[in-house]
Amino acid sequence: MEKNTRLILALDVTDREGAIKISEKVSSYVDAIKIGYPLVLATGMNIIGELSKYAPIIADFKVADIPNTNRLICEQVFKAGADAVIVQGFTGHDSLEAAVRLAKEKEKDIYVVTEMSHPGALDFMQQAGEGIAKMAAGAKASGVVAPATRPGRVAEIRKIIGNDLSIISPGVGAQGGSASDVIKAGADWVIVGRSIYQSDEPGAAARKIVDEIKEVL
Ligand code: OMP
Repeated sequence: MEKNTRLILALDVTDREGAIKISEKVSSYVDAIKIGYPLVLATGMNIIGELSKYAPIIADFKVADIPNTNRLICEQVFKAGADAVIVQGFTGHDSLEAAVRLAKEKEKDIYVVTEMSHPGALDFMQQAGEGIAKMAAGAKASGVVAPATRPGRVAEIRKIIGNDLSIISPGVGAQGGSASDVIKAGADWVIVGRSIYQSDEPGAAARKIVDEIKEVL
């Protein structure tokens, strides 16, 4: 993924026309479009290829299975035209390595969830976050997903992974996080959904976030 605007749109809408319309409007402001279960379950896997006209596609399926199943899932997602897949890290090194190996063969990217952005992530996930970050670096994943709702944790995770891996960071806007704060803490990209796709003017909403990021670079 090329680092231009540092903004990734999370396109969690459930209708095909709406998804296409929003993608057209924001395509010049985003480095990638992240789609996941809501849109794919509603419209089918072909939506990946359709939207890849507008930006590289990150498929957020938070893959969390045994190594062989992880490999089979990622294979299908790359075949559908995605450039990257988000996988969970808590399943451990062998599951992650299976996904990374396949991605490297196909010249694609794997992003590993460390600790999630919602309050419930403190119940179980946060304790594992640093270990998962270390494992992601060891497995040579392309990057990690870390919470914009906790910029301090993003800074900690940056220290663990160094500069070889990217950090993509959701939780800006609707979940309370700030784009400029998390970029300052060490994130490479922010992931933003509702603040853009629920706006009356998604293009203008995206541009505003891009401008906010530019100010702190
Ligand atoms: P908004 O809260 O609407 O901006 O959307 C955030 C997007 O990022 C959604 O697609 C979430 O599923 C996703 N996400 C998180 O919000 N928190 C995480 O910890 C991880 C993800 C993710 O993996 O993308």
